[in-house]
Amino acid sequence: MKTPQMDQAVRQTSDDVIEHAFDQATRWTRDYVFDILKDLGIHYIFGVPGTNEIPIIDGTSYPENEVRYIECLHENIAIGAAMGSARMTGKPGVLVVHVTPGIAHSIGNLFNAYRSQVPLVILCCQQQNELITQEPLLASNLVDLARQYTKWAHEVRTPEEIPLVLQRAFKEAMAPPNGPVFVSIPWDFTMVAIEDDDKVKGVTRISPHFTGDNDAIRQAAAILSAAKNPVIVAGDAVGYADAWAELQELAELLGAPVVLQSFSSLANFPNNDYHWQGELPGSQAGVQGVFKDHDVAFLIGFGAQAQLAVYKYSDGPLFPPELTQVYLTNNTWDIAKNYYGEAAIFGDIKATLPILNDYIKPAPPEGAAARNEKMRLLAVKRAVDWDAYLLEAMEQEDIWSVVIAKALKEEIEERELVDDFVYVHEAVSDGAPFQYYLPFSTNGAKPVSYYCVAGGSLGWSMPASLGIKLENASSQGTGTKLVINAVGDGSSLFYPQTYWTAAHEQLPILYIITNNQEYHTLQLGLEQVVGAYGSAPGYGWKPKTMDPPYLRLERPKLDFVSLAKAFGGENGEVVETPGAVKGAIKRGIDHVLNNTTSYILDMRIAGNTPTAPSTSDAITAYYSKQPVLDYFHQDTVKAKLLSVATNRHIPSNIPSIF
Ligand SMILES: Cc1ncc(C[n+]2csc(CCOP(=O)(O)OP(=O)(O)O)c2C)c(N)n1
Ligand SMILES: [Mg+2]
Repeated sequence: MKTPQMDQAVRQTSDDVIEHAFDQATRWTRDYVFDILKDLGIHYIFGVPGTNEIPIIDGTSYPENEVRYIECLHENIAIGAAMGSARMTGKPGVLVVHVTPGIAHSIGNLFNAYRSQVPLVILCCQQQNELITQEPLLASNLVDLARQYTKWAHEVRTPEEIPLVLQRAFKEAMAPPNGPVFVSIPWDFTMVAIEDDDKVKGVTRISPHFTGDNDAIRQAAAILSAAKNPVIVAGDAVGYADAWAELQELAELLGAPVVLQSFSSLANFPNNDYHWQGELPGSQAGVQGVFKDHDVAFLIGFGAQAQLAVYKYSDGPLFPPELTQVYLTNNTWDIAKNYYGEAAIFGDIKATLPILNDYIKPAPPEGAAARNEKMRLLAVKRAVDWDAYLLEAMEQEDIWSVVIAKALKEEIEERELVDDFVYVHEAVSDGAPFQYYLPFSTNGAKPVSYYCVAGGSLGWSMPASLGIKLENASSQGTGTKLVINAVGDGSSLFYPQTYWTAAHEQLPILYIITNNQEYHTLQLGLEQVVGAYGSAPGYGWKPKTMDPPYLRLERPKLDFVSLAKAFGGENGEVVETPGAVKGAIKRGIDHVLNNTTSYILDMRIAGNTPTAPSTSDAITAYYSKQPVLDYFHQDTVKAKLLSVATNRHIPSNIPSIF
């Protein structure tokens, strides 16, 4: 290939000369990227610049490309932000990252994206092709680095290959199941002049709306109709398919409680439906307790089937062998991933569920009406218990997260923002109150109203809040007028540089730091590890201390409002008592609705760090007193937990440890 650049024998340096030197070319290979973004209606590229990326980023300086470069101060922020944008649009989030450290820095959120099936196209500008073998600065085998967390990872071999590779990359990121794709492009390949009419024709869209095989649906329907006591586990593919109504119909037909996968990425079932029981517990005994009395489980869109840290084969499988398993989802890997499935439907959830429901309607399982009535009453009892718990919380010196959750609920509802808010969750030891009180309900919310990830690599939420707020609306029909990010103090410290991009892009986001001055999840984890292994044969380890200083974040104490200020997050306040929460949240929401800047609430949760949880009494009161979400399985879960507890005092409501 002979390019106009090659004809330039003498390099000239003055700006004026540079301006005219390349007059003969108006398109370069990098413009294939912009052809594709135009075709798909994608308006952002996220990244941290390096020299190699400038030719691509330069394309965002052309207004006609309608793409804005969102500058982030760490690659894991860029990828997290691209994930937030992708969650809203349903289209791939696009990144340009810099050689080895660029992709290496983004591995945490790339892993989260892979586990949560978020469509992404990550472009990484490799060193010059002719030099790579000689091991230049920053270069290494980028494809190997990214491969295990992507659907496809490839390094372009010649500039001519770029349109082919890009078409395939975007096609594949959007094909069911969605996921990240990685493309390394030696940067010299991005600057090759091409003809004006040399464009990417388009990106192939493979429709995700395919129904499952009719025989498989009939077989599943027969098993569900004959069930004595069925349970439904709803995973992320339900939320992505926007299939609340279809699954609600099935739950009612079966009289089945609906438990969500633990670490759900979306609100996979509406929390105002009495079948809703919150997320699966994060312990082996807890999961076993949920399934204990059920004969049939309908496992739908359920990818994250083992979200645990502590597990012993001797304590038995997560799903009891007696349980008949029926699967439906849009990818074969998640069907019967770990255990035998009696029936397996490979199909799109939204397209297939109505057919399944129609088969069950003439022959619903025995006792469905009675179970529905029981769940309706249990939901009322749960509401009474949570409200009583909230009253108790209001009398504490410290802030319990339930107070924050209730205040947010009231504000969202009073301001009629149920169809116009997104809650971004990383308050990792405080999930239940937010999942219960916030209106992830059929009154206007959608599965995408809740954002989390299934991977558990901390630092996902603040970055995602950027990409979510950059979009005005979601593909499921909701808006992003109010974006709230609740994040643990420890988690917020992974990427505080996020505030800079929020300020730079004028994104008004309400950040709530659940500041307990510690890694509370890990204190609970220590208790669980000792409880599980302390006296188990083969495990002799006992910790030197149950109160290790390395799980605390109090020396020195952190000043989160000042930290945000340093990065351009001008506004915020410290909140120290339960009585002050409501007013602070009102001010925060007023601020983000009427300004272009963020608001940071440093919520002093359990400000007096509780003593380490070596005994049940020392576990933060708000767990031991906090009602569970799953009232349907409360007793079986408790019984199972007590049967394995060494001190008979493990509370049933502690969050997943990770
Ligand atoms: C990248 C990464 N590093 C470390 C961890 C381990 N980890 C899991 S939870 C947690 C503590 C989170 O603390 P904080 O955000 O303060 O929430 P809290 O548990 O106190 O509510 C840590 C460090 C992780 N999951 N991901
Ligand atoms: Mg903390």
